[in-house]
Amino acid sequence: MDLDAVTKQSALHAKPDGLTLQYGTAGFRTKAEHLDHVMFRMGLLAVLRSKQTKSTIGVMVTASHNPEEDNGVKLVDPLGEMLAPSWEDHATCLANAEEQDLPRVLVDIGEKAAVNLHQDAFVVIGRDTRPSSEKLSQSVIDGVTVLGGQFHDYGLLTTPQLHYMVYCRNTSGQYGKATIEGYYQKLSAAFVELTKQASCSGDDQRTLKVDCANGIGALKLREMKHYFSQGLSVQLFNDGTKGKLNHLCGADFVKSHQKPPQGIEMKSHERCCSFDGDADRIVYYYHDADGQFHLVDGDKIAALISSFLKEPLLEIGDSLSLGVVQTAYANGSSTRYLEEVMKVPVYCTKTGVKHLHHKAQEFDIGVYFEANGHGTVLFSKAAEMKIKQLAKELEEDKKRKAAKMLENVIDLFNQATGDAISDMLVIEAILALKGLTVQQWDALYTDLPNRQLKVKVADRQVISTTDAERQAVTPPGLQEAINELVKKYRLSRAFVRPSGTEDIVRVYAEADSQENADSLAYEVSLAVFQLAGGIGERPQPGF
Ligand code: NG1
Ligand code: ZN
Repeated sequence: MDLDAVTKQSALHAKPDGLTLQYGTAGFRTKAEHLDHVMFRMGLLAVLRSKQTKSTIGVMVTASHNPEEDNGVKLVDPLGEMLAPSWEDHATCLANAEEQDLPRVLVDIGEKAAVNLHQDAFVVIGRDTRPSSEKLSQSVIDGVTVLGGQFHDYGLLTTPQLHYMVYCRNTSGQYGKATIEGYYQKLSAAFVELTKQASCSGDDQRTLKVDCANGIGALKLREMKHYFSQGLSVQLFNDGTKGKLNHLCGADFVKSHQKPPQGIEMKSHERCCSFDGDADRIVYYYHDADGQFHLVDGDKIAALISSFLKEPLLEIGDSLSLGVVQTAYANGSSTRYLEEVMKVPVYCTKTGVKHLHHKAQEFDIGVYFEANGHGTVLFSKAAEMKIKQLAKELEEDKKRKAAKMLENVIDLFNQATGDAISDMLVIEAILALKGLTVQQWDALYTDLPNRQLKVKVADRQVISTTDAERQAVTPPGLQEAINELVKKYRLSRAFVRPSGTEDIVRVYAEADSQENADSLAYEVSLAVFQLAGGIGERPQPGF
């Protein structure tokens, strides 16, 4: 390592004194103007990680669903996964080192992680459409270059597309071609193949309105839609030509406000969906005949997909294990439906896709979705090989068809991470194959009314949790208070946890009516405010 060169370059990306940041649920995230040094340093770190793993590493510049003024960065590990936890600690140390300590911290990480510094390094970079992203990705490149790493800058990409590129490059092209056309072709071919078997349905059934959150999803979907236009026609809204990124639109807005985004015209029963700012989340929704809004969230996506998969799996007669992974935010009705009606095992992990992804890898087929619409389906290598073999060998027509269908599903899901575009195509294929309308899909089960709130506290780390975040361990008395409040309502549940992406505590409550879910959420917020050092205005009832 040329530490003198690092010191010199770093001075051009100097860290503001006293600023400390954490590698959170999805990397570093904060106001864009505070991130230049972090970007440069993540360029450095990506080189070390690449040398250590002898693989291509990805760096994505995005703050997903956060406001346009924010930005963020996350590293993508060799098989498209999130950065390994021990390296998250290295990332935090490196990002927070004072200027003069930077060389020492770098050497330290190199030693601790046993990095062979003579190894070559290769880093791929992607960015979202935020005004700050271009300059920040240049800072990443400066970091990569000063440590002698090679790089390829893909420019504008959705987050899942960057994961895909990393995965392709580290499997010598076996997974797909590491180009944007490679991505479009792989997914579209699987979609067209899968939907061939769908009986022809009317044009309205094949039209989907997509709210792109004024983000990167619009650009990429516009390029891609020609590849699958025979099977599906998408109409883009909030495509970034007018509105602001994630402002009053996008998957996070729709999910948390439980109302339609601005900028989309919805007629009753029309199928609509929203992406988030970097296109790794998707939620569906529609208006019924009375003009009432219905949200079809990540939990229902998991329910649709797992019930769809059960049939062909049964047909091929091979006992591949299927499991669903959720977080504490999954609606209680969805868990009950999956366990009791679908009879599939359900597991709960901590928030953040890296936890879900990890758990899902324990099954032959692991379906994982966060309620907010971030998720995918993972097929183990063994399951994939088995299915591909059966698709070739099986004599009986019906069985071979089932195996072929599963083969297409494997190709259609982005195996590296949750991907709004890939999920959208899978969902559209399933609806077409099953001849289901969005209302019929929604009717699989009825969501329990729920409410999510945020509480500001002086230090959110005073709250620690256990049992996949469903129980608060500290501060003392908080869990007892929540238990007492929950007892007051029917079919109720509530939990609190510090956010990993915002400086707030999140409160979740569900109950038998919206009114009760709202009161419970309010009362729990008040308990958090009182027992966990609330600051600013006290939580108020009513929404
Ligand atoms: P935090 O801020 O830790 O709750 C949020 C989402 C996560 C995940 C991350 C990363 C909720 C309740 N939380 O995390 O599910 O998507 O952002 O984007 O939706
Ligand atoms: Zn996102």
